[in-house]
Amino acid sequence: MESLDKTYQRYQNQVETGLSALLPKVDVAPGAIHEAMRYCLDAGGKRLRPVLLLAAADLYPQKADPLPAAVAIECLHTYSLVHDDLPSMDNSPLRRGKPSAHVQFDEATAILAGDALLTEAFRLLAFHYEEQPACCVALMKCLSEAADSRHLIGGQVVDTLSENTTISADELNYIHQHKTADLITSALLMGLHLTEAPAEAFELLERAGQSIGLAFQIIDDILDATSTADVLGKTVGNDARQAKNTYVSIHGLEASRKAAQEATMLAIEACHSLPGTKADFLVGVIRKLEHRLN
Ligand code: GRG
Repeated sequence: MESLDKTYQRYQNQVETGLSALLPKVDVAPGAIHEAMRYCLDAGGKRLRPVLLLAAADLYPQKADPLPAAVAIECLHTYSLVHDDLPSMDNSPLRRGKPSAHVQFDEATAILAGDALLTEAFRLLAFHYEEQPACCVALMKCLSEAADSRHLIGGQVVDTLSENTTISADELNYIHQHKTADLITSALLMGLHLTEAPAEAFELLERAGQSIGLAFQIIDDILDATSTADVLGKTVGNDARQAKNTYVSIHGLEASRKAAQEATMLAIEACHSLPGTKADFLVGVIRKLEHRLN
């Protein structure tokens, strides 16, 4: 049987191929924006969301090719990172170990590249699934809802407004749920929307996604608190780490580690309730995320 790492790599390779094939090439005019979009996407990253989408789409017989949807969610995720790094937000000079888009190009280009990636996500869904209108609408609803002002952007707004203030544990959960967990959940659900999955599978993966997202964000906060930022290629050169509320700043390191373990367990439990051994890969990824270093 294929190892977990091999399967992850196989999905990642599919994502890289899809990104390269489905995004406008740099020789498409205007080249400057396509170069910037590709720079942001080519900068690496775990490709977690598209890999989860492809894995969820492999759980049941497929109704349509999941690759364009996987590329779409990576475009949307990358847009959020590009805009988050801007001087008016986190002012991060590095992303994925390389200069952030506004450093590599300029601020206007970074804003436009983010806008273009967001638009591209929905263009991909509209044009690749038009012959399966029910799938197309379901994918659009799922992704747009996760990214809207009540979810991803809502989480970012509350996070931004709470800088330099002390917030409650509930407010922090709101931020984590909407900034991180909702998009991870939508990756799993978008995958299922491309299959013949029964309603119970949606309920289980919705639960799994929320727990994976919470665990993922708590671990991100632990990594930020316990590592030198430049080793991880993360935010350096600003005061964001001091000014931000994190799971560790509110609950402390030990309680954060315990909470990450608990959320990981809940995610695994939800996946184990899927029939047969269908969710073995997802369970493996969840376990691996708990021990990730970046
Ligand atoms: C600016 C619209 C807008 C939204 C910003 C996603 C987000 C909201 C901000 C990014 C900063 C951050 C720490 C978000 C929490 C989610 C998260 C941990 C993102 C990083 O995801 P990874 O680790 O990144 O999967 P890679 O580089 O591996 O893709």
